[in-house]
Parts: sequence; structure tokens; C-alpha cells
Amino acid sequence: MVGHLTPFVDLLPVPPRRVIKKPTRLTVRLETVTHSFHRDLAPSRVWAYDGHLPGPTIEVERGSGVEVQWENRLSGPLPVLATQAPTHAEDGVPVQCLPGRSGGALDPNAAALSGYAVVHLHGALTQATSDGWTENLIAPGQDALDSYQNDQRAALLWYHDHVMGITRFNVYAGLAGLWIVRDARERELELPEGPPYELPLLLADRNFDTASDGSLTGELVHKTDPDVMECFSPFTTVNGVIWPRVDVEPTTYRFRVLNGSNARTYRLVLTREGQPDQERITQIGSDGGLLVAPARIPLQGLVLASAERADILIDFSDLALGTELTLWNNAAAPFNGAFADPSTAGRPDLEGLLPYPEVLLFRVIDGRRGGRRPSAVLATDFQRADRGQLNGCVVRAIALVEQESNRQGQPSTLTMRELTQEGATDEPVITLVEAGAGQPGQTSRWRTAATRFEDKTNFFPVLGQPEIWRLINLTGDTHPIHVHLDAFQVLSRQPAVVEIPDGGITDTDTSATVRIGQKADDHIPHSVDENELGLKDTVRVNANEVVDILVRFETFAGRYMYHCHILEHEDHDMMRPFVVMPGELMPFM
Ligand SMILES: [Cu+2]
Repeated sequence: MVGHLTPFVDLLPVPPRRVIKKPTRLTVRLETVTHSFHRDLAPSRVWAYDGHLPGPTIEVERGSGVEVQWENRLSGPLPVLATQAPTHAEDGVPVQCLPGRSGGALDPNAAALSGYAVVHLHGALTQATSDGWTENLIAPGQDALDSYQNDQRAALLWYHDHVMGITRFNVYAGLAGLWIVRDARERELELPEGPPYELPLLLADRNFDTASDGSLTGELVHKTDPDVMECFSPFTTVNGVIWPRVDVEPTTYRFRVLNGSNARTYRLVLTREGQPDQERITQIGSDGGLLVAPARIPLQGLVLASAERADILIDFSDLALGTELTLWNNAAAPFNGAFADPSTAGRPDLEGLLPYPEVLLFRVIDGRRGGRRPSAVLATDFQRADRGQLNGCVVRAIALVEQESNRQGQPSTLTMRELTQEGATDEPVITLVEAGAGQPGQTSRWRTAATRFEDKTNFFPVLGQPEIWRLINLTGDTHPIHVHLDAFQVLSRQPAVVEIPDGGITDTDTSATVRIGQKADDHIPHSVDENELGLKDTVRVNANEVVDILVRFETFAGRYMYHCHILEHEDHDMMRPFVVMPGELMPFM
């Protein structure tokens, strides 16, 4: 294969840390720099926070407010070649996932981007004016001052760019970094804090241009297909380096894993001597911090879609010096939630747009020996919601919809369609049929009230009131749906049989029948995994699936967003606003 790089030769880098114990003001500069993604690859031009890719990790005590002066000193052009090439070459080989631009045409509009930016701190409870509203841009040469309260449970957050329409390019160019909130509960549990025994793993797939001899030039390439909008790149970077190696002592490590890819979902499988060796992994936290109890990762591996995080412990204490364990990606792209046998980990899958499944190598070296089991009780500050006690709360429904373009050579448009419940109606509706136990199904009808980001705002959740948001996937792929502001609980994941009549999806209307229940040929496991029982801010909504989440905005009022975290979907047009309202203002609306 062209452009091959040797795996596991570079050591895992750890981004620089800024440890903050009391209220502080920081300056972070957005800069154009060069970065080395691999020992054998020419340096790449990137956009990065404080010149580091990923940016510096901000580690802050709960409740210590941090003001960040974001100084935009980026210089154009965009350090990414944005190209369109067909998914398959004439000989049927899927080229979308291969190194190089595959002869694709460069996007002149992307090449003209000069460096407008806006920073969002993902997973943070942030006042609306500092949440990185997608249209509040700072140009190169301008600054923004944002306040982050950090008054939330300990968790791995991340800051990244969020510019309307071009988030996919700005994040791909390097604008992402980690942010860790620490608290007393984690200290009571004596969890590793900081290197060497706590390490962040920021995963992101990247592609590079090739020279005429097939060698990689180091120039970043974002490649999509004229019909398919997602970018699936061949090389997995961890903390900015392709396929690194980490030397571990025979003890327990804590890894803070984030999938920071634009579109690719990872299903991480750990192997030793070619066999899955996953029992040594225990998951203790997810997007919103600690789980109530330690969880085994799912049998098929640790699945993380874009923006999802996992706080995991890996126990290396029983291993002899020199032992090597490999972490592979075993997820086909695009991802739809289907189960994969972990014994296939390590095999390339070109049809699944996975030419290189390598992620990371662990090698056991001499050092501290002895493992630690996590405490049986982790979080003590929250309880799983009791569905029976949610009767009568506001239910909102959102359909995830793919609308094929009526212009040849244009990708489909993906939208999140906000729905309102109707009685009997002649209008186009989504008919939802819910199976009652031994009873005729309960039927409800849902009219489309908004499809695009600019459409009228419909969601005005009241501060402090619980709501159920029902995410109905009418597409064939998984969408990781992210809600800004407070984390939520995943209440349920139900299989559904979706029927869309010809012409059922238009710019403004949606007609479909969605029957709760599993089709015989649907092999996707539609259940909430044990490691999804904590607080989440991003949830996978798989194909043929209806996911209910319990949201409650407790602290800040104001205008926020929710969206698909596949960045190519978010950019067009799976994103919508909502406005959190104090109850006392509702009579005046
Ligand atoms: Cu999506």
C-alpha cells in the first residue's frame, strides 16, 4: 500500500499540562505551526492552541473559575487540502479511506479560509455568553474572553473549534485540546492523577497528501466523496502522533480516552498474542464523570463515537517485562451499531473503510509492580432516573433524517427535525407506533416543525425541569447526538422498524412510519450498555433506533445548541438551537 508508515515507533506524547488550583486567568493563543505526526513523515502545517497539537491540557479543581483569553493569531490558508474524490476507484477499490487525495478536486472555498475561529468547551456547564456560539466568530488578530465556572463533577472535557459550516476543517486542522475537572470524590478513591499513571488518549483519524512516487508529503487531507459527506481517514493519531507506543510499568494505569475524530467511530479491542485480552480493562467513567459502579467494557470492545469519552483502568500487573498488548480499532465505517466479533480485531477491512486498524501499542517495562482494584462504589452524587416518576414531564421528539439531493453529484443533506405532536391530521407526519405489552400499539403523530439551523426556535426548556428528548433515527447510520450545557442520562434504546414512503422527505416535511420493535434482519444490539448508565453529553443513536434521554438544565439560562457530533453532519445541517428559560419568565414569552 502507498504511503505506509511503521506502526508503534514513536512514543506516546503527553500534551503540556496547566494545573489550576484557584481562580485564574489564562491566555491561549491560536497559532499556525508545524507539527510532526510521525517520525518518518515530513512536518505538517497545522492550526493549534498554544502551538501544541493537541492543545495544552487544562486541569482545574472543581469550582475554580477560569477566564481564558483566546487570542486568534491564526494565519491562512487553511492547513488542510479539502478534496472530493469518489469513494471507489474504477477497479472498485474504496479510495476514500486510502492515503492521498486520490486525484480528487480541491475545494477552492476551503483553500480560501483565513482562520475565523470560536472555541467551545465540550461537556462544560458554561454560561451562554462563553459557550462558543457557532456564529460568534473571532477573526485572526481578534481576541475573545470567556469564563468557565468549572462548578461540575470531575470529568474529562475538551475544547475545540465550533465555527458554523466549517467546524470539520478547523478541528481537522488541529484545533482541539483536553480539559480535566478534578474533585474531592476522585481523590477519596485514590485514582491516579497526572502522568505517569494517568494518561490522556485523544484519538483522531487523519489523512495526508501523497507525492507522485506515492510517499506521504505530510500535508493534511480532508477527503470526502461527492455522494458521501463524511471524512474517514486512514491513520489513527493518539495525542497527535500516528500509532504510538506507550511503555507501561506492571501496575494499574488510568487512561482518559476521547474520540476526537470528525466522523469515525472506534470500537477499541485490546489484544495480547493475537487474542482479545479485555478483562484487564475496567471502565470507571464516561462523558459526565464517574459511573456509579465500575463497568466491564462491552464484549465487542469499547465503542466511542465522535466526542464520546471513557475513563478506563488497565491492569498490567500480571504481565512479564517485554509483554506487548495492542489496541486495535474494529469498527467499520460508516458505523451503524452492528456487533463485531472482537476476534477479528487487527484485520484491515477496506470495504469498511479501515485500511489500518492499528491504534496503540503497550509494552511492559520495569517499574512499580502491583495492581489496584477500583472501589465498588464510585460516584455517590447521582442516581439513575426512575422512568415511572417522569410521567407528565415534557417530551420532545427529534427525527434524524437524510434527504437525498435532487442534484446529481451533491451529497445528501442530513437534518435534525424537531417534531410537534398532532391529533388526526392530513399533513405529512411521522407516525410512531409503540408496542404495548399484550395490547394494541399506542399510536402518535408528529409533524415537522423545524429542519434547518436557521428555522424558528421551538425548544424552550424551563430551568430545573426534567424533560425527555426522544431521538428517532430514520437513517441507516449511527449519529452521536451532543447536547450542550448539562449532561443527561440515557433512559432507553429501542429497536424500530422504519418505513419512509417515496417522496416522504422534503425540505420542510417528513412522512414515515416508525414501529417500535426489532426486524428479523436487524442485527444491531439495541440496548443501553453498562458503561452508558452514567452521565453522558453525547449519545449514539444507531440505525433503526429510538433513543430517549433525560435532560435537565439546572444552572444557566440562555441560548445553546444541540447537534450531531459527526462534524460533517453538524456543518450541514444537523444542528439546532434551544433556549433555557427561567420559569418566572415563561408567562412573558
Ligand atoms: Cu450525524
